[in-house]
Parts: sequence; C-alpha cells; structure tokens
Amino acid sequence: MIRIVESFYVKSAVEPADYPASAYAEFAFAGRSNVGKSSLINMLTNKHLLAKISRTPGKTRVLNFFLIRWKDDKAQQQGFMQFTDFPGYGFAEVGLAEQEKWRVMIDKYLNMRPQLKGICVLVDIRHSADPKDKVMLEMLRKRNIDHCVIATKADKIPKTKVKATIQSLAKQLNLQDKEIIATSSEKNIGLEDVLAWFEARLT
Ligand SMILES: Nc1nc2c(ncn2[C@@H]2O[C@H](COP(=O)(O)OP(=O)(O)OP(=O)(O)O)[C@@H](O)[C@H]2O)c(=O)[nH]1
Ligand SMILES: [Mg+2]
Repeated sequence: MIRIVESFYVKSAVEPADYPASAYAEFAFAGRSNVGKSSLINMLTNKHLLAKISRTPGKTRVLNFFLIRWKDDKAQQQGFMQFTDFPGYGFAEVGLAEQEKWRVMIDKYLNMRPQLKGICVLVDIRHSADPKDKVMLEMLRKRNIDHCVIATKADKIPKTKVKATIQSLAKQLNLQDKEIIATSSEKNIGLEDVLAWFEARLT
C-alpha cells in the first residue's frame, strides 16, 4: 500500500504551455464547486493548507498542480506522482462566458496531458446525481479516460446509510457500486481506498 510522504504545490496554469513539464503519472480531481476537491487533496497529503479551501464557491479558476512523493515500505518502492485540482463547475452565479472558459480549459487538459492516468469525479454524498456530473463522466467515457467517482462528505450522513446511498448514486450515474469511493476529509474516511485506486494505475 502506498502512502504519501511529501507534497508540494508546483504551479497554477490555464494554458498547456504553462503546465509543469514533468512526466510523472498524474491524477486530476473534478467536481462541482464546494464538493470538497481541495479538502480531499489536503486529506490525501495530510497537509491541511496545501490546496486552498475556499468558503466562497467557484473561486478556483485555474488548474492547480501538485507534486506528490509516495512510498511503499513493504514493496520497497517509491516515486512521484502529480495531482491536478480542477476549478469547480456548475455554479449558477458564474455566467455562460465563464462556463465556456472552463469547458475549453478542461478540454485542452484532457487532450494534451498524456501522463494523465485517471480522474476522480467528486460528488456530494448527500445529493442525487447532478446533470453536470453526468456531462463530465460522459466526456471521460468518450475519451476513454479512466475515472472513479468519489462521494464526499460521508460524515454528513449516518454510517448505516452510506452503502445504500452509494448504490443509488451508482445507479443514477450508470456505474458499478465498486466504482464509487465514499470519503470524508473531515473524518479521514476513504483515504486508503483512494490511494489504492491510484496505486493500481501508477505503473
Ligand atoms: N463535513 C465535511 N465538510 C467538508 C468535507 N470536505 C469539504 N468540506 C467542506 O466543504 C467546503 C468546500 O470544500 P472545498 O474543498 O473548498 O471544495 P472545492 O470542491 O475545492 O471547491 P472549489 O475550489 O470552489 O471548486 C469547505 O467548507 C469544507 O470545509 C467533508 O468531507 N466533510
Ligand atoms: Mg478548491
């Protein structure tokens, strides 16, 4: 099992020419504004100020790149990977022009990042599937980009309801139950499941 031993913010970028040049395996985090993308990155890296957590939705309008050093003590392996924090999508206050900018930026990233190994699409475990999440998943399916869904804020529903909620979400999103990982950045739930998903795609 890998664990993250060090993490650094590398840079923010909009255009491919400005992406960091490294070729490490990369994983990206997408989802509606406020769903908990930055908080999840902070939980995974155990650095609570790494990805800025905003209380104002829709603040992040750029791609934020992070360099991650991982280690597997048992297998005596170590290496690097990168995380990309996407700006949130789907906020009503954001005008059409902004939404279009977002779409173009994500489109370029998906097309021009060969080291991209997978995308985590985050959804709030308390809400039913959003049309914007369906559009995102459709974009990934069309391009054959490996992805999983992360149901965030699992601490906000009773533990006994988690399984049924995941089943219901899976049905709505046309996925199998095991393609959805429940997490809580507040209560440190799901950390190992997410790391295992990365590990399986690292080599
Ligand atoms: N209870 C609980 N709150 C959470 C969890 N994850 C995130 N939050 C809260 O949800 C709010 C939004 O979290 P962010 O991590 O900033 O969300 P984001 O998806 O990065 O938002 P944008 O960058 O605006 O797209 C913050 O107030 C967090 O504290 C969680 O697992 N449990
Ligand atoms: Mg964020």
